[in-house]
Amino acid sequence: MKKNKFKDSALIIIDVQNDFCSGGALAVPDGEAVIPVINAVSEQFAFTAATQDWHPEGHVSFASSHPGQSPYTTVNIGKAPQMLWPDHCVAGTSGADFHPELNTDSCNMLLRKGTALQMDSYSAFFENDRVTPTGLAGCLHNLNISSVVLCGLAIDYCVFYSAMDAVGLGLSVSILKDGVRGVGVPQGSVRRAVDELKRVGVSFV
Ligand code: VGL
Ligand code: ZN
Repeated sequence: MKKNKFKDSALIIIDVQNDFCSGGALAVPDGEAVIPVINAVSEQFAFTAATQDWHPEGHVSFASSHPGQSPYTTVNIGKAPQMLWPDHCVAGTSGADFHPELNTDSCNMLLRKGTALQMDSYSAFFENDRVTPTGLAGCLHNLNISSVVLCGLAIDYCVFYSAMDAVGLGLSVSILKDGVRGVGVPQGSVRRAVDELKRVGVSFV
């Protein structure tokens, strides 16, 4: 194996934020375990982007915005199902900050998503309407980068949708298997996400 096997690829670090780590509002079990794995590889890439889930107060994905609804249940918004979450990653709060142990010094790009009040954005590439771009695809295209490695939180939500969109964009897509963790709600969500990603050609490295 060549020493610098990632030198033509971009690393996309998804949502390694306080609210998704232990003690956070939407803590992913063992979420902070991804940090040393990511820090160990992030300088080997041609380009590194890190995303932040970055919601306004009263965001449509918060159960608290839907009277009578509880977190971790699903409602229909128009025709689209929306999973409701505890309030998390509110713009400008410490929960929305990158985890302090994540090395972001080597990141070329920091990208905030989920900023629209009425629309969620799991993917780093498109908002949940599947058409509104975040700008990341254009950026990679400009840089002539056609291979991405994804890592971060959570494999069953934001990493999953980012990887599916990356495949749809024609990129070559890998996921750092020790660099992801899952929410695990509803039960089996991690298994289903991994199976689907493998089915569409994502490799786990
Ligand atoms: C995420 C749920 C809600 C994620 C973001 O980063 O996977 N999950 N918002
Ligand atoms: Zn969110």
